[in-house]
Amino acid sequence: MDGSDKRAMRRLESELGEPVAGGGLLHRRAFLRGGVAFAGAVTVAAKVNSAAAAPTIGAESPLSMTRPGKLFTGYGVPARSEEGVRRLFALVANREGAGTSRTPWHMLNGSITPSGLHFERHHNGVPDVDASRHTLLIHGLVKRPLVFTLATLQRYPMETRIHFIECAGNSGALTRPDPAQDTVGGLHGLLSCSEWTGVPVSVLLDEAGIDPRGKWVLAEGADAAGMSRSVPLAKLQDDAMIALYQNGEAVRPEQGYPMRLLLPGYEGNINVKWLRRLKVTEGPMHTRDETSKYTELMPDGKARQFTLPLGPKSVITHPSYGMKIQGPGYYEISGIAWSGAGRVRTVEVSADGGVSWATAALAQPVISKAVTRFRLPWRWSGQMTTLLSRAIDETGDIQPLRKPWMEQYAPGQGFHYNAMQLWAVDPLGNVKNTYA
Ligand SMILES: Nc1nc2c(c(=O)[nH]1)N[C@H]1C(S)=C(S)[C@@H](COP(=O)(O)O)O[C@H]1N2
Ligand SMILES: [Mo]
Repeated sequence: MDGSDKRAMRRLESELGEPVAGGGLLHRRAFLRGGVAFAGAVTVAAKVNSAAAAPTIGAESPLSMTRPGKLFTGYGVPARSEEGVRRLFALVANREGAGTSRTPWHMLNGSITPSGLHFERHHNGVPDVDASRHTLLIHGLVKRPLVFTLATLQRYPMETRIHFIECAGNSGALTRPDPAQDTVGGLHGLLSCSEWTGVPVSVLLDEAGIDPRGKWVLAEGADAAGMSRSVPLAKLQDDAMIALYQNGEAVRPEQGYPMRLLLPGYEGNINVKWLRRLKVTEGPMHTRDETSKYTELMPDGKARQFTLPLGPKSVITHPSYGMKIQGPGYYEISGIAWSGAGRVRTVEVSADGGVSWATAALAQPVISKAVTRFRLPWRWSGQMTTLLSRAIDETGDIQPLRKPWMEQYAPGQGFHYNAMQLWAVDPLGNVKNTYA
């Protein structure tokens, strides 16, 4: 490097190293351009010094190089030291089979949820469905009622798409008066994102032939809860899928094996698992599952029904509750964003409690109704601060703050919570959930 190169490099370094917003947020490309240095890695010089007693390179070989490795396995599992990465359970007392398990997003990275960590919400356990006997019936206001087996469905043209599923009750703990001190998985883990492969519902409905009076469709599951929901016909004719595969393999029993209804962007509950029938009707059926639950009580005492699409949402996963930041210096703020209305357009991050904001980098490609990973470089000064993020989707809808979100509803209404998650960082680097 000659003198002018060095000067240009220094200029780049100081420009990219310059905060773009309060609290030490740097430009989203600062890390990529090599404008900053990390203190995380031990320098080679330091390593050589500490290993000064070792006479040869060979004596330093890792143990793994000295003997053959293990044999192959028919189905792989994560590394032994990753045993702690597990779904987080919350079971409903005295109701066997009812409850949830959550995806530990704070222990993961990227945007796809491994199938074994997909969150679960069962109303009466996981049924043991015999795939060779299971059938899907399409009936009601149709010209030809049809019955499909798994084998027949596998002969139809399929689609592969990446989509999230989020329970309507996800993040509901944040509607309580005091901020729950829990991990991202514990608070927001009723969300997962998979690659789904299956048959478009529109193809099957076309084959059955819809009676012009048909406007809604009852979807019913083959579990002991007999989960039943009314779906607008237009959604089924749009981007709905009978999902047969999840991340390349058959849908897991917990996710609805051998087939589930996938309604991208709609509240989790209506994505009926172990799907056994679709009945075309004139209007919604007002089933137990869409009247006793999954409605939103408004301040005037009325309840909203069939509010199905989920709003724009984001949460910082790193750093987050339960993590300790290791002293002042450079870090990457990283998190997940999604919207039931389509693509995430922008994610903004604040490191000064919402006074100023910087635009995060989005991991490409950004997929409609899928989880998007966002990242932003940050230089923490070691002072107390509050981190938060907000997602804006392609329709221009902006993730709200908690207060305006709460004011929309009657007290105690906890469905469809999509307000911003604030993380308070103290001078020791501890991260806590906060509302302020
Ligand atoms: N048949 C059936 N479908 C169901 C449920 C159920 O209990 N039975 N739970 C619903 C709820 S409330 C949610 S949030 C999603 C959860 O899907 P998952 O368990 O695959 O994450 O499935 C929905 N579909
Ligand atoms: Mo749910």
